[in-house]
Amino acid sequence: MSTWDHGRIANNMGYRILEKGGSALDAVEQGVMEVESDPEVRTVGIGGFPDREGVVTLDACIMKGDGSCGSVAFLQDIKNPIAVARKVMEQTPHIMLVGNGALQFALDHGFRKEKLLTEASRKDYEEWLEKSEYKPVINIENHDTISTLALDMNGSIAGACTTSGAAWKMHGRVGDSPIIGAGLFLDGEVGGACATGLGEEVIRTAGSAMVVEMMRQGKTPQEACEAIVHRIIRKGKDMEDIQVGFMAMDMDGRTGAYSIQKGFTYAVKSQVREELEEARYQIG
Ligand code: SD4
Repeated sequence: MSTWDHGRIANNMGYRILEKGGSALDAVEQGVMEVESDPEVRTVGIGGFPDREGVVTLDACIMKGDGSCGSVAFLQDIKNPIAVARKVMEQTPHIMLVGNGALQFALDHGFRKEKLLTEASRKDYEEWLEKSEYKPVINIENHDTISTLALDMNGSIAGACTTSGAAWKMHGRVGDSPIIGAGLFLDGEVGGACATGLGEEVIRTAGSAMVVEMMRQGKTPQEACEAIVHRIIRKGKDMEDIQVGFMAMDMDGRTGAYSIQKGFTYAVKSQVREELEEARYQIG
């Protein structure tokens, strides 16, 4: 399962891998890479909205049910941060690399530097500069992180999360998406969860880790997603203008999703189901 309408692109690629007996890890990585590489998707990978200085900076993380994980944040000039995150997981003793260190690591591992600010993103940035107001438009400028959760034929689960982050963020700002436990969390005893929307609210509540923990305590994926969104609303201020959504899957493949605002969609694909669904929501 994958977040938002472009989740179908990730699912199609990931499912091709799963049906041949491939791993959940390969499925989520290859799935989200399709979206990262698409310049038309304006909040992930190449073509993403830049920050206030006009720089595209990318955040991504990847995790397996056994607790292995890797992450990159504030990465520039590399189109597929998820693949770098996987290399951090597999080839370093660390979990997270950021900024220049992450870039250097990527270059050392054969990734190519590319210009991520497309003509369309540059134009939007120049328009934004006229007013320079930091008020991301709900479901437009603060969404579209792609997160994918997959279960493979061996019963292993994996997840990936990748984004250019909130549009017009401060230079150096890192959101929830590369933070294990916030934007993404999995535990092979329970299942996985991921988040989309305003990352600050997700970090504050350790969102995805909480969803998995609530599933461990007996909630269904749907109930757990609802509970964390209700908690964010209860603790937050001015939720009218904020979108946060969660998506979760347990080890039986049961799914759930919930968001603060109307408009959060997610795509599901399995042997018996292929759907784009609108998540239930609190305000709308
Ligand atoms: C962030 N969660 O950086 C991301 C934004 C996003 O779908 O695009 N969410 O806060």
